[in-house]
Amino acid sequence: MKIGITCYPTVGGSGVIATELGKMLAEDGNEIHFISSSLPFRLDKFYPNIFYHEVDVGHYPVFQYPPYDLALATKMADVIDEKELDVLHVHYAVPHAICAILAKDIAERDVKIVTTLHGTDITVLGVDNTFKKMIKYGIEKSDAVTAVSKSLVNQTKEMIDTNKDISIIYNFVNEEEYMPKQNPTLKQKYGIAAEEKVMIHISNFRRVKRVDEIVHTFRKVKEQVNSKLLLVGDGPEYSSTVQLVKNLGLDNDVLFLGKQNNISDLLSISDLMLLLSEKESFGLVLLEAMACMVPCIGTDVGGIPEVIKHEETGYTVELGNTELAAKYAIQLLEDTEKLEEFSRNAFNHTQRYFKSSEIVKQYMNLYKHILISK
Ligand code: GMT
Repeated sequence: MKIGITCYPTVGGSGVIATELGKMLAEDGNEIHFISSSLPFRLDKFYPNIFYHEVDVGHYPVFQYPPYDLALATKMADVIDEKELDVLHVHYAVPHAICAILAKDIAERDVKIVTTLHGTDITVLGVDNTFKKMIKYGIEKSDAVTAVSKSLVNQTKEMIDTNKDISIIYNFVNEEEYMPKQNPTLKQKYGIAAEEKVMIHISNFRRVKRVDEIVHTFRKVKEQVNSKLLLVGDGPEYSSTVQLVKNLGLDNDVLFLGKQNNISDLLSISDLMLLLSEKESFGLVLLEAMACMVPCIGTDVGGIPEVIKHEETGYTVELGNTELAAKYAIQLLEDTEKLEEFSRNAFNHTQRYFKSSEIVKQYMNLYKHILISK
């Protein structure tokens, strides 16, 4: 099959999923064409059947704003015709599904459009009436629509009031990268003593991630458990988090690592992952952690309870309940046997429900289905 893929190529779960999916489809013999503004950051190896088509916006003084969406649609139409695409799989309804629909109209060849919803389009843009109609149009004009969790399907249906069939296809991780690893010297390199427990949070530090509550939870855990907190990532709330850590006198116990590529190495020295977001359609970092045998504590928000199995692979708590999050963390970190059991459960859970080969098969079946159904 010849498949076009459009995603936001920068760091973010949706870009990771789109790129890993493209890589796995290419390994199965399909021809993959990425169409985006820059090379997806996980496309780090040479694949003879993966091609990259860069969207060039150009700079015309007549436009007050660079017309990226139109440039993307034009590029998509060119690639559909020149490379004879069968399927164009776009990640995010706005703007990518809209661009794909326009491209389909412009192109001479018929192509099927698959749109995957990742959350922010529905949970953030959907709240804004300006985009609601646009999202509905993108979803209803797509040949197939998928969402990364049941919760996101329900939210989407509630928001745009549609009968469109939306399939749940869960996220996955590249198991060759995210797996249990031994890294005996890494803890020491970060100045963490062997007996200290390590908690980790990874995000883009947007307000919805509630990084301040991660710090407050850690402060309570620290009172009882000899531990460190790794904060990985960067974003709008970074400076205020640094300030909060200073104010709480935790400078020596919270390590700000910024954006990192070696996530699985950092997970290999972590005992527990925290994700206390107020909105999260899936929470890919949870799956990355669990695949590396790291149990998780998350809020019972959005798709998080579909990823964390409460009291088996970790715990879920009500949004804002840092008291309970800390209590669960202490229970787990102080009980070696329980921590080991949860670590094993976490790993087995990813193997059972989120295996990459199974998820890729689900996408492939969907492509085949829409190609023969019309
Ligand atoms: O969480 C973000 O801010 C980034 C965003 C993205 O584009 O990667 O994440 C969304 O898609 C991920 C991949 O499907 C999900 O794991 C995240 O839960 C989802 N974020 C939100 O729903 C806030």
